[in-house]
Amino acid sequence: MNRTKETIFSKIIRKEIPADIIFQDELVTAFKDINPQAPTHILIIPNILIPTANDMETEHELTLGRMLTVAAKIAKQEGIATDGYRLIMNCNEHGGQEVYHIHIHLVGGKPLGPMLV
Ligand code: IU
Repeated sequence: MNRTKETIFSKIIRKEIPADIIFQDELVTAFKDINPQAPTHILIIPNILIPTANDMETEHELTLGRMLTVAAKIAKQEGIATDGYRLIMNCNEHGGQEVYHIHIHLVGGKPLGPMLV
């Protein structure tokens, strides 16, 4: 599989296809997952293409840090911060990654139970 190619997420960032974007700045975009697995399920992605967690480099640290602080901000906005939530990044086949543009899943709004392995 060619993992250096743009995915549908690049089109969402450029607003070429519709998505429920809830935050965007110069580094990251956050939008509601199209197939939510919990009452709150939001994806936070970098505006540049980083295909997998294996491709994260030192030069991306500002962007990667922004993804996390934006996730925390959105969790508060969504009213799930106090009860708690989970941040997940899947990598490659064994990690269950389907879209090869890294994304943090912000999931919450109900008790999530123990971490799956
Ligand atoms: P994964 O970690 O790569 O498995 O997650 C991909 C997620 O992207 C998954 O939860 C999809 O529902 C979600 N998604 C989306 O929100 N909008 C899309 O157009 C596509 C996938 I394609």
